Amino acid sequence: MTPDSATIVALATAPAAGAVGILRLSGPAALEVARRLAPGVPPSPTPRHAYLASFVDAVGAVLDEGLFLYFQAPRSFTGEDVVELHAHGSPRLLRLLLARALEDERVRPAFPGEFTRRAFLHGRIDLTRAEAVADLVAADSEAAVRAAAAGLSGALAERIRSLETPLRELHADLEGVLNFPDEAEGADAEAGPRVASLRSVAEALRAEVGRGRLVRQGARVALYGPVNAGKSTLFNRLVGEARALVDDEPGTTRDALEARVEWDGLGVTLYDTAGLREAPGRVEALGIARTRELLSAVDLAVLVLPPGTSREEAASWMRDAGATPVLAVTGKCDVLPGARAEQGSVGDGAGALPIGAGALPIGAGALPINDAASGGRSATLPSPAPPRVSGLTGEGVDALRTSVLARLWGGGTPSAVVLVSERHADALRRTAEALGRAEEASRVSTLEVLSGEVGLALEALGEVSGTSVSDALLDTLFQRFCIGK
Ligand SMILES: Nc1nc2c(ncn2[C@@H]2O[C@H](COP(=O)(O)OP(=O)(O)O)[C@@H](O)[C@H]2O)c(=O)[nH]1
Ligand SMILES: [Mg+2]
Repeated sequence: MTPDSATIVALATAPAAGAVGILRLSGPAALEVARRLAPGVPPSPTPRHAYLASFVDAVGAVLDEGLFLYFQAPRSFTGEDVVELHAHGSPRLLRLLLARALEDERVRPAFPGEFTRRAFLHGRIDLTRAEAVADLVAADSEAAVRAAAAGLSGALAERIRSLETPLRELHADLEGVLNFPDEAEGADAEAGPRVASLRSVAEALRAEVGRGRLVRQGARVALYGPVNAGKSTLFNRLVGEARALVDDEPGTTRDALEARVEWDGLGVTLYDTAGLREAPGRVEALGIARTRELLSAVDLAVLVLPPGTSREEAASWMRDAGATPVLAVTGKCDVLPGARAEQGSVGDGAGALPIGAGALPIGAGALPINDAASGGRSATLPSPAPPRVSGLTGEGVDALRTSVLARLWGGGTPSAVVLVSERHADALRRTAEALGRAEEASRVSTLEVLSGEVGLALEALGEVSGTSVSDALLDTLFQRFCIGK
C-alpha cells in the first residue's frame, strides 16, 4: 500500500481559460523536473518561498512568467517533494508545460485524487480528511462547504478516534488477559459495559448519515396535491421567479418542474408536480405516474390543499405520498374571508379557517400523516389546522420555508453536521453488529470469542479512519476525485 516511486504531474486548475493555471508535481523528481521548466530557480530553492520565474520550452525560449513554489518532503501536502508552477491560465500554454514535464521518464500523469491518496498513504491526513477534500470540491451549497471544511479540519476524524481508541484499548486488554492471564488479571472485568457503550457511540454516528446526505446532495422537496390548488403559483413564489406555467385550466403542469434553491445555506431541489386526479387525459396520466414516482423519492412532500378540503380528502391525499413525510398546507389562503387578519407563524392557523359547507378544518382532529420521526408509519397531525399560504400574495410563504427546513432538519444548523457518508454508515453498521455479538459473548461465551468480535469491530471501524483499508476500497474512493487533486 505504499505509493509507487513515480513522480506525478497534473494541472491543478480547471482546463479552461482563467487568470491563473497551476501545474503540480509530486515525487522524488519533482524539483529537478520543475527546474528544467524554470531554470532560473536556484538548485536548492527555499521551501515555501514564491520565486518569480520564466517558464521555458526545450530550446530555452520563454513561454510564460509565473511563480515557482517548492514544498520539501515531508512537509508538503502529499508528504513528498512538491512543486507548483503558477502560470497564466491559458489551457494551451498549460498543456505545453505539462507535456514538457512528462518528457522525463520518471514522470507520469496523476490519476484522479492521486495527490490526496499519497497524502493519505504518507500519513499526512486520515481517510475522513481525504474524503472531505472531495466533498469540499463537490460542495454546491454553503452548508456543504462548511460541513466539508469541518471534515477537513478533523471533525469526523475526532469522532471516529473517540470510538477507535477505547475500542483498541479494550481489544488490548482482552488479548492481554488471554495471552498473559497472570499479569493482566481482571482487565476484562468491565468488558460487557464497555462494549455496550462503544456500540451506542457507533450507532449514534451511524444515525447522522441522513443529515450527511442532505448536506452533500441537498434536500428534495416536492409540491403535490389536487389540480388547481395553487401549487405552481406557490412553486414560483418559493423559487422567486416565474418558472412554472400557471393557468386556471386544470392539468396545466404535466411534468415535474424542478428548481434548485438555497435556504439557510442548505441546498434544496424543489419540484412542482402534475396534479393527481382521477380519469385524466393520456398525457396527464403520464405526468401523474411520474408524480407518484417522484413522491416516493423525495425527502419531504408538501401537500397543497385548496381551502375547504374535507378531512377525509386530505387524509387520502396524504396516503398518496406513501412512506415520504408530508407537510400539509392550505393554499390560496387570500381567498378566505378575514385571511389577512392574522397570519402568524406556521401551525397557529387554528380557529380561523372558514371553509366550504360541510368541510372540516383540516387537521382539527386526528389525521393520519406520515412522519419522519415515526419512520414513515402513521402518526397524527397536530391539532392546529395546517399552515396557510398564498402563492399569489406571498402570505405565509416565509413561514412555510421555515417549517420545511424544520421538518427536513430538525434542530441545529446544517453547517455543524458531521458528514457521515453511506460508506461510513456501512462500516459503522458492521462495527455495531460485531459489538452486539461481543456483548452477547461477554455474557454467554468465552473470552476468545469476545475478543474476536471486538477485533472485527475494530477492523470495520478502520475502514472509516483508514487504519484498515484495502487497495480496492481506496481505488473506489479516489475515483470520485478530479485529476490534479
Ligand atoms: N386567489 C388565489 N389564487 C391563486 C393562488 N394560487 C393560484 N391561484 C390561481 O389558481 C389557479 C391555478 O393555479 P396553479 O398555480 O396553476 O395551480 P396548480 O394546478 O395547483 O399548479 C390560477 O388561476 C392561479 O392564478 C392564490 O394563492 N390565491
Ligand atoms: Mg401546476
